[in-house]
Amino acid sequence: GRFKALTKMSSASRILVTGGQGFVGRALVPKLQQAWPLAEIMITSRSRSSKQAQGAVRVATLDIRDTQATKLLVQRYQPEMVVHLAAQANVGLSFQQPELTWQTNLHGSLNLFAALEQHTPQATLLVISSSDIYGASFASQQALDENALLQPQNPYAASKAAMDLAAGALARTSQLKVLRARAFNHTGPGQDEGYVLPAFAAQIARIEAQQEDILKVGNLDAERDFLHVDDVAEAYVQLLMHAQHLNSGEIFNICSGQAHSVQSLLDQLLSLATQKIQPAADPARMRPSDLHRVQGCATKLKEATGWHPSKSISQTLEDLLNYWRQH
Ligand code: A2R
Repeated sequence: GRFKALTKMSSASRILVTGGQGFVGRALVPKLQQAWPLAEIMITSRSRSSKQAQGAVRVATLDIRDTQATKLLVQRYQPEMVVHLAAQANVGLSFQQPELTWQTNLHGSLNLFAALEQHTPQATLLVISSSDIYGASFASQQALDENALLQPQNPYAASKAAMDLAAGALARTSQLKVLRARAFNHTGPGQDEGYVLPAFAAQIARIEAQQEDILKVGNLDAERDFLHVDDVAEAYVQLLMHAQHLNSGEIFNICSGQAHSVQSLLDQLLSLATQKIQPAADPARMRPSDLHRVQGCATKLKEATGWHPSKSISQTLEDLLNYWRQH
C-alpha cells in the first residue's frame, strides 16, 4: 500500500527548475524543498532580479533559446530531475510575437531536451504542457482526458503542442524518463492581473481601499476548470515522486475535473467583498472567447499518484482576494 509506494519513491540530489521564478515556479520550489530536503535546487531565469526568497536555491541566468548556454548549464549541473516550466506563457502576446513564442516554447525546449539527452541521459524530465493544446476539442463541452485530439487554436497553443509532441518522441528515442503534464487553468496569489481572476480580485481590493470606483469585467459566459497553483505544484511533485513507476512519455491532465462559469466565480468574489460592488461591462475587456467550456478529467493523475486537490474553488478565491488586499 502507501508505505511500499513511499519506500520506492524517487530520490534526487540535484533538481533543475527552468523558469523557476515564474508564477508556478514560486509555488513549486518550496514544495520540492519539502519533498527532497537533501537535494540541491537550481532554478533558471533570464534575469538575476529575484522575486523569490532564494534561501538554499541557486539561480542560474539562462535564456533557453541559447543552445550552447543550455548545454553548458546541464553539463555542469548534472541534474537528476528537471521540471521544465520556462515558456512564453502569454496567449495574447503569442499573436503579436509568434516568432518569440515558437523560439522559446519549441526551440528552447528542444535545446533543453538535447542537452539532457547528451549530458544526463538517466534524468527524469517533467515537461509542463497546457490544456490549450486541445483547443477546438473543447467544443464537445465534455471533460477531456489525455486522449483528446490536439487542435490548438493560437500560436501559444500550437507551440506548446509541438513541445508536447517533441517530448513524446524524446521518451521513445532516449533513456530519459519523460513525463508530460498538461496544465489546465490555475490561479492564486502572485498571478498577474492580466488573468481574469486576479483582475477581479485586484479591483475588488482597490475598491475596498477606496482607490477605485468601478469593477470592470469582460465576457463572463466562459466556463473554465481552475486549480489553486499550490495544487498544481503538488501534482508536479507527486508525478516526480512516482516517476519510477510511470512509463516514459506518459501524459497527465492537471485539472480539478469541474468547470465554473466566470460569472459564478465573480459572484463568489463579490460575496467576499466588504461592501456591495456593482460590476460594469467594459468593452475593452470583451474579447470574444472561442471556447465556451474548458473542462478536464484528472482520473489518470489521481490513480497514478493519489493526488487530490486540497483547496476548493472558494478557498482559492479567498486566498486570491486576501493576497490583493495586502498588495
Ligand atoms: O526568465 P524569467 O525569470 O522572466 O522567467 C520566465 C521564463 N522564460 C524563459 N526562461 C528562459 N528562456 C526564455 N527564453 C524564457 N522566456 C520565459 O519562463 C518566466 O518566469 C517563466 C514562465 O513563468 P510564467 O510566465 O510566470 O508562467 P507560469 O504561469 O508560471 O507557467 C509555467 C508553465 C509554462 O510552461 C506555461 O506554458 C504552463 O505552465 O502553463
